[in-house]
Amino acid sequence: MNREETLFNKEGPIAYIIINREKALNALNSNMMMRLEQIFSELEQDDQVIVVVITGAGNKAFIAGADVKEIKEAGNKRSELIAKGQAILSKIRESSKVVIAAVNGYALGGGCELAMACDIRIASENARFGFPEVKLGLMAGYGGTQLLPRLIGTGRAKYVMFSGEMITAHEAYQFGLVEKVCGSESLMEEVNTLAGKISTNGPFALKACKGAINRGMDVSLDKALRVELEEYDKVARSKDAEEGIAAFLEKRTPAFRGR
Ligand code: DAK
Repeated sequence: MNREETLFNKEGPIAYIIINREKALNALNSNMMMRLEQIFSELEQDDQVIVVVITGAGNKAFIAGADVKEIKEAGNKRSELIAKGQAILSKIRESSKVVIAAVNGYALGGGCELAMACDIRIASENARFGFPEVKLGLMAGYGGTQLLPRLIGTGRAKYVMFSGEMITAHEAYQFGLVEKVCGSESLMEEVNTLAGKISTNGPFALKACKGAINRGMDVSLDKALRVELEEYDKVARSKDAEEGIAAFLEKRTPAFRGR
C-alpha cells in the first residue's frame, strides 16, 4: 500500500491525516481510501488520540473528488467500489474520535463527502464546495445525497447537487455546511487551537456525546432522548466524570483517562 499519498502522524492527543496527492488536487484513489480505513481501524485501538484532523496537501485543494481516471477504469465494478467507499466514510463518521476537516481548497464530490463524514468542518476562504458528479453523468454515492440534506436541508442540497456548481466557503458557511471560515494562512492555527481545546476535555464524555448526537439524528425525538439517557448513564458512572468533578472542586487540571 502506497503510504506517501495519505500521510499520518500524531502529536500527543491530536492525529493528523494529510491527503497528499497535490499534483492531482488530492483526488482520492482506492489505495488512499484503503489507507484511510486502516488508519481509522488503528485509531480505535489508540487511547492516546482524542482528535483527528484531516486536511489536503498544498493550498489549492482539500480533495477534488474521487480519482476520475480510476472511476473510468472501474467499469462494471463501479457500484462495488462505491459501496466500499461509502463504508469507509461511515467508519470515519462513526469513529470514536472527534474528527475535524481542515478544508483548505476544493472539496468536491467524494472530497465534500469526506468532509461531511467529519464532525466539524473549518474552511479557508479559498475553499470551494460542490458535487460535480452530475456533470460526469454520475451521482454522489459516498453518502452525499443523505448527509448533505441532513446538514443543510433538502432545497439547498438539491440546489448544490443538481447544478453541479461550486459554492464559496462563505456560502457554505451560510448554508451550514461549514462551521467556520478563516484566512488561508490561519486555517491550521485555528484548527489546532480548536483541536487542542477539545483534547483537554474528558475523552469518555466526548465519545458518548458524539455517539448521542449521531445516533439521535436518525430516530424520532422520543427515541433520541432515550439514546441521550443511555449515553448519559455511562458518562455519569465513568472515572472521568469523578475526576473532572473532583479536579474542579480542588481547583486543579483534571487527569482524564478515557474511562
Ligand atoms: N480526479 C483525477 N484527477 C484530477 C481530479 C480528479 N477528481 N481533479 C483534478 N485532477 C487533476 C487534473 O486532471 C490535473 O491533472 P494533469 O492534467 O495536470 O495531469 C490536475 O489535477 C490539476 O487540475 P486542473 O488542471 O484541472 O486544475 P484547475 O485549477 O484548472 O481546475 C478543478 C481545478 C477542481 C476545477 C478541476 O480540476 C476539476 O474540475 N476537477 C475535477 C473535479 C471532479 O469532477 N471531481 C470528481 C467529483 S465526482 C465512483 C466512486 C466515487 C465517485 C463516483 C463514482 N465509482 C467507483 C462509481 C465519486 C465521484 C466524485 O468525487
